[in-house]
Amino acid sequence: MNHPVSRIARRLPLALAAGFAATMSVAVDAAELRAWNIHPEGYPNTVALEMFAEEVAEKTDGEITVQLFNGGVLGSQPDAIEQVRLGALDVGQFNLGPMGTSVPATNAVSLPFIFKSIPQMYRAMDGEIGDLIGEGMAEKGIVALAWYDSGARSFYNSERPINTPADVEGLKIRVMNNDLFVGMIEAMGGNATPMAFAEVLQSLQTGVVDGAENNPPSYESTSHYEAAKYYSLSEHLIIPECVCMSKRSWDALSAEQQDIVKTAARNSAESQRELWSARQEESMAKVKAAGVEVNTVEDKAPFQAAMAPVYEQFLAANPDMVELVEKMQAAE
Ligand code: BDP
Repeated sequence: MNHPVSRIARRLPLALAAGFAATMSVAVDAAELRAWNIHPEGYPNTVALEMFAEEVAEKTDGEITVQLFNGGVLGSQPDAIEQVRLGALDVGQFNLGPMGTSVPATNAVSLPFIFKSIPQMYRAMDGEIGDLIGEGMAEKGIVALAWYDSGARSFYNSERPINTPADVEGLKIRVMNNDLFVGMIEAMGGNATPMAFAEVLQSLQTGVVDGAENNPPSYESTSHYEAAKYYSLSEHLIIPECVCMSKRSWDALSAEQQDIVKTAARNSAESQRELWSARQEESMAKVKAAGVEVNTVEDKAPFQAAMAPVYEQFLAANPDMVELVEKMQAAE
């Protein structure tokens, strides 16, 4: 045969390759994992994913390689999440925000102001709360290998600084794909538009939306700061991200390979968190130098109070989440 199975299998996502090999009764001894990433080269998450890929290749002696597709070239995040669930993509570096529609457990971290600080988020995600959310993800076909930092998201727009919830009134704000974020904006009297990340810049430039919300590195790396010059540090969402693997791809690995992949992801997360803090500062300096008007929201209490209906509706619709949310609120 001039097409050895291992060579054909190499070109397929691992989950499909494993199925293929099974029908042929041949073990997959080499696989290339296709990994989705929305960020550009040089972004902390991209650099950390490169480290992940390097470690996996090195520790498996090249048996498992990771091919990174940066800049969202393989499609939008909501689509990529579905593809990872189905095993059409092996790996995804996802924000948990847009995962809520297919993995309800992740919605807990998308509640505005649920975490009090980034260190608290780390402790929660690296402990029991992260495990519980990871279990919910596994039930839906996604293995959470490690948690990445995504800082805190704040509002930016082209109209005015935001200091109180009333300042959001009447603004058209782009949000990530999740009804929770629509509710969050509506609770302040704004108009929410869920939209793919790749479309935001043009929508800001053409006035389809007045603003959006994101952490400093993404506000800067996307050039959104050039179109929306008021950046108001409301820090209303602290949503972690994951290095995620399709459960199908994961199940096709040997226990030893799984161990290598997981360890590599965790090591990359340690690096990502360091790279992240440095980049946050650089991004803030860059946008300020470009003339962005940055204001700190001094009093977050009115924003938190405005979120009461968001919590009420969410908990009424998801009684099974009450315990987890209470645990998160009580966490130190
Ligand atoms: C960035 C996240 C990325 C999201 C993006 C967004 O890292 O995963 O897609 O925000 O707003 O901070 O869509």
